Amino acid sequence: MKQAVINPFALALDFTSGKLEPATTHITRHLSHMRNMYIDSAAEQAVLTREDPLIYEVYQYDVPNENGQLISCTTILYPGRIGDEYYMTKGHYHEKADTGEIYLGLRGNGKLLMQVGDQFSALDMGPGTVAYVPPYWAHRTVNTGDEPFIFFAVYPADAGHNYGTIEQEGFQQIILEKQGNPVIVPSPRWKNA
Ligand code: PAN
Ligand code: ZN
Repeated sequence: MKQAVINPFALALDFTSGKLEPATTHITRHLSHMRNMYIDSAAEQAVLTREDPLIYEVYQYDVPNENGQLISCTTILYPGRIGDEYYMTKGHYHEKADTGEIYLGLRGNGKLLMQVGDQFSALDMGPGTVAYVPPYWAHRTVNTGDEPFIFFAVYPADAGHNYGTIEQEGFQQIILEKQGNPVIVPSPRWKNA
């Protein structure tokens, strides 16, 4: 199949704010967009009766959805918790499962959770961390610090996002704050729990 030939371009990325300019897509994910993903439903409900906090934003520069093209994007994951659980992204598998992704930490600290089958991985990320998400692994990030956790990502433009599996099954492990520190604990919602 003949692919699009597009022109070379450069984007400007602000390491402090995470803004990518220009961006063709800007996603803002509030708590109400990720119902039932946090473990403490009562805490979630209590927060939602007061406010609908912004959990994270994504700035993305789109290119044709074709094999060979690469998407650039940044994620700005704000600090905070729902109950004891740190703010996190929804997490997803790629729809075209045999596509990987590279994350580069720019600011703040967090964890990159990954899973495939019964396997699970949690990598620490900070400024300068280059983390590889291999093909087939679901991935979610968690902000374990007290400032925005910002990272840049590059992934194949035809990868697509499968959110449904994580919405139903969650992740095997979750990250909770205990006495001021992040701890990784098995998720009571995981199907084998
Ligand atoms: C990232 C994520 C981004 C937001 O760019 O899409 O961090 O997380 P969710 O997509 O899980 O809401 C990426 O992995 N793209 O493929
Ligand atoms: Zn991805």
